[in-house]
Amino acid sequence: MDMITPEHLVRQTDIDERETAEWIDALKSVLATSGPERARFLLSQLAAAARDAGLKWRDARITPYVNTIRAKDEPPYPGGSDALEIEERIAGILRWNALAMVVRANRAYGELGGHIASYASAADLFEVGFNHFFRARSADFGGDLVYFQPHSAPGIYARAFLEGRLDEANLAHYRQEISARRAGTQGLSSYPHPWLMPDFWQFPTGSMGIGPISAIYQARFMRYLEHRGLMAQQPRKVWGVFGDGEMDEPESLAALSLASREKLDNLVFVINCNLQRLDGPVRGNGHIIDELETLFGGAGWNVIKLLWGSDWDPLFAQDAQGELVDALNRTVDGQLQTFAANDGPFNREHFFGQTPGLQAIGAMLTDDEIDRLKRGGHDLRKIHAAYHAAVNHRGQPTVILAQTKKGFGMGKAGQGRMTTHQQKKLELSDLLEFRDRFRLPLSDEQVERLAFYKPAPDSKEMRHLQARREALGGQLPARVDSRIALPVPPVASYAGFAIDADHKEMSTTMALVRMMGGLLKDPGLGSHVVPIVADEARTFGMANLFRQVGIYSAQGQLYQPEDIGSILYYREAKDGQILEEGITEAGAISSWTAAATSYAVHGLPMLPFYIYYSMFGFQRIGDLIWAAADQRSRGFLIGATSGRTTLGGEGLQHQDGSSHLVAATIPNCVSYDPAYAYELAVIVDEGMQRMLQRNEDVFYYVTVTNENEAQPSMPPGAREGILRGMHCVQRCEQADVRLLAAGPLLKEALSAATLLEGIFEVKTEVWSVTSFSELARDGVACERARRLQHDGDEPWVTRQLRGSDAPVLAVSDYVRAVPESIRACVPARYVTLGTDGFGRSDTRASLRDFFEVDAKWITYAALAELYAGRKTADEMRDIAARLELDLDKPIPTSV
Ligand SMILES: Cc1ncc(C[n+]2csc(CCOP(=O)(O)OP(=O)(O)O)c2C)c(N)n1
Repeated sequence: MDMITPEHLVRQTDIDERETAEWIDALKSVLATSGPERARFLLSQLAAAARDAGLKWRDARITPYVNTIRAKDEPPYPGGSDALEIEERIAGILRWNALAMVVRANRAYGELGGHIASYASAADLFEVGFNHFFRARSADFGGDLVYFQPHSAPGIYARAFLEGRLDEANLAHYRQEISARRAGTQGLSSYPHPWLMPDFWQFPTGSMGIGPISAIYQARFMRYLEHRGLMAQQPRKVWGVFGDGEMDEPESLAALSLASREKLDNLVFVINCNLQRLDGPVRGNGHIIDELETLFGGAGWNVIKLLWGSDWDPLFAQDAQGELVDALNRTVDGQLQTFAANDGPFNREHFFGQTPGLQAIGAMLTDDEIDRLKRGGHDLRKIHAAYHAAVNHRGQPTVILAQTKKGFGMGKAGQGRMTTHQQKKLELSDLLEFRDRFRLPLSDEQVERLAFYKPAPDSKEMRHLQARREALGGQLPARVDSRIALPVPPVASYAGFAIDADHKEMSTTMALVRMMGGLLKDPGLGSHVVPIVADEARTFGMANLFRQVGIYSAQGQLYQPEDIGSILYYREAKDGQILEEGITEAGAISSWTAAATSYAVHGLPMLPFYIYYSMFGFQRIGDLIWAAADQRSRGFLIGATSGRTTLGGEGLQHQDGSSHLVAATIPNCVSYDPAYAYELAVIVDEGMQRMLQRNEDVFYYVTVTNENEAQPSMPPGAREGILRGMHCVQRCEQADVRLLAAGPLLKEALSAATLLEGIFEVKTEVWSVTSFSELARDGVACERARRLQHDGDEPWVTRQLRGSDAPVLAVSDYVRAVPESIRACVPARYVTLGTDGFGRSDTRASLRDFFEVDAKWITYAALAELYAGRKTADEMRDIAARLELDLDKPIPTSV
């Protein structure tokens, strides 16, 4: 075999063994007489001397392929003398029930899917957590938070079954959530989904990479709440159990340095290194564990390698020449997988057979013992030692790199096999072997029909399992919606300036920031507001908040800021309120989600506003927003510098013309594209009422722009229309044409109305559309009610536009699909204009001409509709010439 081993781990020829021994003896003697501190000091002095001498030596990040914690440093296993044995039996039962759940579902319906092999590898890692570490939330303790590896969900259900939280009917409806309802029971979702199982799951992790980054920002958000005095300081932990393949996702590693920079010792990652992903080995030709050791260690984490079980200890003890460690260093993951998939004789020949020294070590074991040699992640005692070290480590987050076997115990057909990830069927012989391996008291017949197994209530297993959970404060995972209402201040107190704007010039961004400033000062709500930015606070005119509420920093401010003399100086503080995340939209949205779900996760409602470049929201981090929706987030996402033609200058990658299209696809996302500051005030007020007062599981997406405008005061009676999605801003009896315009293009529509009336004598009515998506949703709901119940109102759009045949023309600074979404509800001829195509850098005026959405193009489009069949092409060309429009310009989507 051609192995790849880090250079420093390759055994080199020792040209002077006596000298080497002297150095090592000297170190040992310092350790024995003066202790580890002194030994560390001396080593760092040596390293400095080597550097000075130009040796270019530096400590390698990769340690040998053995456990970090030495056998003699392992603490005793807690829980009583037979705890280990009982817990092993429990893990076996859980493995069986999880397997039975998946195989049964797929016997009945081959299309349902599910996974066996992942939990089979992770079961022991979970069990030590459940029996000894994961503490539940109770009256006086906030509880630990656990992010579960998603495709291990069957194992978590299996445990909830033994604990009495789920019954057989639930298990029988794994991945059959809809049919379960019909059968009068609750089904089990494929992966952790709080939206689908709101009393059970807390964190959605099904999309790889989202769990790790969310867990890090959750741990950081807990510190934020503590430092701001909003939450009691308690030794709570955030645990994240993730796959080694999952670590390839950019999000998985994106926030590692934040975790160490902020010294998040409330965070423990357990990476289930079964060395396989879906298609094959994670790093066939290397060691994923070593790679992760370098990455996490380099990022400043405390790294614990948990590679080999207790039965390896005597083998290492015999390895005086280091041949065994050498062989392990050299054996790449693809080969380790092959060893996992094969039996004792194969491993004796191909692993222990490599050298005479190894043969001698192998000779200490029977073939069966070799076959059963455990990897560290399957040895409860070793796992406990690692977790114990992790929770007691201070000043750094910890990662435990736990080596396991994928499909552990699944026999020849499953364990370590290339195809094991998707295996959902097992032959009877494999099932029987599984039963025997885990010593399950099941008859052949029970095995064949995949009977779920639950020991008697007074059995040792059940008593132990219940007692351990009681000692750890109760059951977990559990999501609790505390339904605490926060006081919402009257809109006049923070947005009076917007309601009675009286044509003052401002952009909607300025209005939003001013409203936030007001909310932050509110005595009841203020401390719950969480402003979040990803290095764009100045762009959005938020610098005044730096001074007002400070930027959160766990260390306070260790420097004198350059602008200390200014009234808006850059103030960092331990109790700062703004989360300034730097250039990471993924990080900022993770913070937002932590704040937006704090009402359920911590029983402490918060009100986050994450303000960002709208293009870098749904487009860049849409999946994280989708997960936030699953998690029942409540808060405001503010898409600033929005609108394809309204953000002048910035060009193709910055100008957003699609976020409203995506927002509309998220059922609990309420989105608005307001034109006026007063509309924004009404939307923010209603959003707070719904989320904070009425405890509705919705969140708001609101776009604001940086275009200054003379802001009118709010006309009486406008509130309902604003919230439903449209209200009339320029009424015209007997109008010839009706213009619907959204957000920044309302101004263009109003100018178009002036042109139409002034030059072409066309009577024009103008509506502000605050939300095409809310109008469309209402339309769909009304249409369905009429179809199914033969009852119900007309959609709001229809009611507003009824009673006239005058054509309706809609214009949006987003793609046409946005205004198109209400077509079915418009009771007249309907034409839409939008901004399909790539943006580019130029002035707003040029962009709106380019996309054919400015006042002149709206005018022309309205006339074309009105004059259809009545004017010749030449006459229309004359009109275009009057408007100075180029009818021969290329279509914007082609250039
Ligand atoms: C973003 C994303 N991409 C792809 C998948 C599909 N998927 C689910 S599990 C899996 C393999 C996971 O491998 P690993 O993280 O090593 O976990 P293991 O099952 O081996 O424990 C893949 C590709 C997903 N769930 N999410």
